[in-house]
Formats: sequence, C-alpha cells, structure tokens
Amino acid sequence: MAAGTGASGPRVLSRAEVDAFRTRGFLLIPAVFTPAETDELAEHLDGLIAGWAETSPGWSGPWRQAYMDEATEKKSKLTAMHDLSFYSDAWMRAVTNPKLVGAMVDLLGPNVELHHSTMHVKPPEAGHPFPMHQDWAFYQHADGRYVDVLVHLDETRHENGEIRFLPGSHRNGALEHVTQTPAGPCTPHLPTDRWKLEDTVAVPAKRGDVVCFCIHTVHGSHINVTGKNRRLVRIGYRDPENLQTGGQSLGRPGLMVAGRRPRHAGQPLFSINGPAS
Ligand SMILES: O=C(O)CCC(=O)C(=O)O
Repeated sequence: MAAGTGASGPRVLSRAEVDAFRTRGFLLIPAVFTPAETDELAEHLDGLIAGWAETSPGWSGPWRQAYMDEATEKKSKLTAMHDLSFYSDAWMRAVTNPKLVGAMVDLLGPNVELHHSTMHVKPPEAGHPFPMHQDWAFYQHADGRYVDVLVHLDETRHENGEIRFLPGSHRNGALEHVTQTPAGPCTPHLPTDRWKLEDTVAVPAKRGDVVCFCIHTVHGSHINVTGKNRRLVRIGYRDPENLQTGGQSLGRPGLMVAGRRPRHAGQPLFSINGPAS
C-alpha cells in the first residue's frame, strides 16, 4: 500500500501508528467520536435497526457447521443494512468526520473516496460469528489502497464477539475464498480447516473507538453470547485511483471526503443515468 503521509507528516495518527498499520494490517484508533457523537450515532442506529435493517441468518456456507453446533446455528442471526448515510444525517456526519477523514488521509491520502458503509449488529445470545475472510472478497479492488473502518457503538470483548485479525496477513494480497458448495453459491470465506480464529489477535475496543484494517487483512469474530446487541458499523474508504473490479457497489462513485479525484486520459464524467455498464 502506498504511504499516505506527506512531507509535513501525518495529520491525526502518529508515525508509529501509521507504521503499525503498515506492518500489521490493522490499527485501533481510540476516541475518534466523542461520547455525545457516539450517543447520537447509537440512537440513529437503533432507529435504523427498527425501521430499515434486515435480520436474517446472515452469511451462508459450510463454515456455519464448523463454527456452531446445530441448535446455535439455527438461532444465529445478523442484523444488517448498507449505506447508512442515505438514511440518517448523524451517519452522514460520521462518514465525513474530520478526525476520521484525517486518519484516512494519513493511511491513504491525499485523495480519499468514500465507498460504502455497512451495519453489522450481532443480536443477543447467538449473534452471528464471522468466519475468517478478507473484505476484498466482497468488493474486489486492483490493489491494497483501501481501508475499512469499524465504528464501535458498543464496547467489545470476547463474549460479544470483538473483531480479530491475523497480523501481517494483508501482505499476501488477495486470496481465493470459498464461494461455492455442492448445493450452490455461498458467502465468501476462507477454508475453515486452514484459517482459524484461534490464530488471530483480538482487538477489543470502546464506544467511540474505530478499528481500521486493510482490504486484504484476514479477520473474523466470535459469536455474541451476551444479552445485548453488539453494534458496529463498517465504513470503506479508498484511494479513488484504486480501481474496483467487482462486488458491492461496483461502478458507483463515492463522495470525495479528502482531496480531489484525478482524471485519467479520456475518462468520461459520471453518468446522470446511473453507473455505466
Ligand atoms: O462485525 C464483525 O464482527 C465482523 C466484521 C467484518 O468481518 C467486516 O466488517 O468485514
């Protein structure tokens, strides 16, 4: 991944934090959102959960049997929706939050484009675990200049399924994921016999913290066995010159949250009739 820090140095992160991100492929950034901002985001999130989000069994595939016994697998659910800023002004402010955007400039800059946001709520008691995977498998890009950010609305720990990473795994680039079973297609994930949550590092975080990681960093999380929702929102940012080649929101331009979008020779304006085919 190209360095985002300019001659004047990082804006929000320390050089040690930028280096840690480059070496490990993930970084906890404490207190990006103030307690008041976090309360407002959580309140809007609860409104979206009640009004718009979908609760379903979540990701499909043979990993479910490897991660859960039969009764738990039947109970396990995920509450999710995409692009929260289309529905909530608090989330519109969150995706353009100056401290968060400054951190993205430190990691990707000077030009940063918003790609998407996605709610991941693990409901109480059997809230959906996540098998080991790279986010690249869901939105393929040409290179690693893409950072995912997990905004924490609840404090996380082992019992509610904090995020977990395989340090340095981003350096392997894109990996082949399981996407098919004899019964048909399934949600992309890495083979469970070779990629194990037990080998990962846990990154528990507090309300208002964000945990960011590279699109190629292998990660996953355990089930939520507590009596409360575990509420996270992922926001994806990229260098606008990192071409998307497949997956979620392909062909859709995003807001420029820092810098400018360089124009390539002959590149047309974005169509007012939707994404070009
Ligand atoms: O919400 C989680 O625990 C996992 C999140 C995740 O895997 C992702 O956002 O790609």
